[in-house]
Amino acid sequence: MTNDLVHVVQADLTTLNVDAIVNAANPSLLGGGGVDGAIHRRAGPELLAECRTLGGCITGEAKITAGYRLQAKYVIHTVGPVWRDGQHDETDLLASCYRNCLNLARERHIQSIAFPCISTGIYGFPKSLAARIALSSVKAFLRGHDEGMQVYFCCFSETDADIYRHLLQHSSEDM
Ligand code: AR6
Repeated sequence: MTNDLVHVVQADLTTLNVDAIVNAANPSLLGGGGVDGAIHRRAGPELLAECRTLGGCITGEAKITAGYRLQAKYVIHTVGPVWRDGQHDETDLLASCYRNCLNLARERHIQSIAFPCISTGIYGFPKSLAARIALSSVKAFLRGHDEGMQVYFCCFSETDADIYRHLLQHSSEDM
């Protein structure tokens, strides 16, 4: 029952008490605005110092660091696609962000992970489409692995949370 492992919360991602939070970063991995800025502010300068050792990250991939002053033990940094017109692999790249984050989490035996709505802020990805990709990528992963990882979709706004809640309520197990 993958639906039992998927949760929607409306919160500031940086406050969540989960094993790992996901950062919607940029290819430099050296911080920025949005949720990236909030994570670096709360985690402290040690996070930036570790990020400097990683050599950046390409779109669709993910890298992991410690969480430092965050409650979360780990931060998984991924780089979502910038939305252009939907004809530049945006959907596949967004799906691979979710998949690669979950694979890294699995390698580290992470039991709970919280995602922001990757690419839907500064990067301009349409919110409903992004939520559908997020949910279907996560469910496909959970169906293929039986560790029972708890996955949280952390929405900054109630409007975003409603999109996810609606999709979850109306999606079948095999979405
Ligand atoms: N907690 C949860 N969600 C948040 C928070 C927070 N504290 N702050 C923002 N969001 P964005 P992107 C939501 O722009 O579109 C950075 O400069 C926000 O409402 O943070 O992937 C990076 O360095 C939206 O729903 O990320 C990149 O350059 C979601 O997080 C670029 O932005 C993602 O919005 C990445 O753009």
